[in-house]
Amino acid sequence: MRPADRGTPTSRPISFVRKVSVPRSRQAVAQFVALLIPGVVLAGCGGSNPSASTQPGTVPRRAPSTQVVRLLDNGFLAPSTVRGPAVDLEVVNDGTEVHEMEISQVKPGTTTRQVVEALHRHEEPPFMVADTGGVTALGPGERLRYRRHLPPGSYVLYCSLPTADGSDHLSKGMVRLFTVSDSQPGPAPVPDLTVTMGDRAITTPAITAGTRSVALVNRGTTEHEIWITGVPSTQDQRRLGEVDAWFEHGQVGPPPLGAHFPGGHQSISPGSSVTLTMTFRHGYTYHFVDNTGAHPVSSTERVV
Ligand SMILES: [Cu+2]
Repeated sequence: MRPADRGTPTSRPISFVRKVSVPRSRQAVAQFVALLIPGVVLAGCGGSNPSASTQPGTVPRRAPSTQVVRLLDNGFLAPSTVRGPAVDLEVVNDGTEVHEMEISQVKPGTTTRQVVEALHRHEEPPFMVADTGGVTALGPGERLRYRRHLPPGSYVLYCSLPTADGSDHLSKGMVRLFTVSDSQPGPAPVPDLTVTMGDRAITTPAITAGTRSVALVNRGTTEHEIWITGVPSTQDQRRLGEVDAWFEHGQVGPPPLGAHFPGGHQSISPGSSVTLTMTFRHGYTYHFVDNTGAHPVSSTERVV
């Protein structure tokens, strides 16, 4: 998606990721130790797994339970606390629009108002600890599962895609804080497919229709991301730029070309990977695009 016109970097959602040099001292994580919450308190919908509750002071040793995050057009329904640092997330778009779910680690005590104001000012907020990346465009009715390593601490979820009236999804309430408490890491997920990102190219494997676990591996020297757009193969794929323009103007009307958005991931560090479980449709052509460099880099796969 927001890839399309090659060589013409498009405007993007407001993001700490791109507006802020993300470094941050990971040492700040130590400050959060005092805040660790041994039990798990779930709020909102989903993820209400009774087995997730533990006695104070105990350390769960089984694989992490899956936490469900629901994207609505005016907010997130998500647990207020999850066990980490390996966090299994199932992200479901229950809204009528395409959304994304960025995740940033923030200092304890940060408020959603501070987050929104800082994003709108396009300035480096003093409360930022680290950008940990999140899910790129996920279409209505789509769901995506993945595991992320999130050090214990306070985090914020947000979506800042533009709206037709010149505002953004942040202003509609798509910002939510949550806490990661400590635990034991679970086994690493085993991918079905591997997408390799370099600094100047993306390599994609042959893909067949169905739900697949896809490892996004960064073999480059800088941070990379993947936006994924599926377009019916019967459409002229050179018109993908129309989808990009549709996003820029706030998603007015149905997506051009009958495009759908199975999800992707932001901010994957050099040498690391994220495995996403997503669904590819029969008869669609998928565009994998990385917008992190001076020019978009892409790879296309036709799914049969
Ligand atoms: Cu949104």
